[in-house]
Amino acid sequence: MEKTLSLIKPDATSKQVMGKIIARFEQEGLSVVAMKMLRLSKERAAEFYAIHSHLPFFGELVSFMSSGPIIALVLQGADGVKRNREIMGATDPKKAEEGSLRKLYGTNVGENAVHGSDSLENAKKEIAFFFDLSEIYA
Ligand code: IDP
Ligand code: MG
Repeated sequence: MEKTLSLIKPDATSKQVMGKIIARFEQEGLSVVAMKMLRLSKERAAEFYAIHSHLPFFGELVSFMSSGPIIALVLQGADGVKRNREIMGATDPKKAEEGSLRKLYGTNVGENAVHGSDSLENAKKEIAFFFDLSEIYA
């Protein structure tokens, strides 16, 4: 069993598809073991995406991620990190696999509905960024 961090991004919360996204995780065998709705400040969004700070779209990414509420989730399941990335699909919704969350609910390459940790190591760091141990029910 692995835990991973998922974020439902501001485009998806404003499209009113958060329930569909959470239902999909559950259908796919990923359990929600922690969840909160919050709005990131620009500073917190920049800290979360610090590894991308050298990239040309960083400013746009920080503005977008702080533009409205998000939902942070800890998902748990067999091979959870990889499984979540498969369910999400490719970064660009236009190139994402049919039926993937980004294909179904993403807007464009920047506003792409969901975030998911890309490794077990990053999952641990990203979960700690949003949650105290006492908030995780696993
Ligand atoms: P990932 O979310 O699939 O892991 P990354 O390459 O790690 O993709 O990029 C992080 C986030 O930065 C993406 O999910 C997306 O919101 C944003 N992003 C990536 N590429 C672009 C781009 O070319 N233009 C604008 N935003 C982008
Ligand atoms: Mg990434």
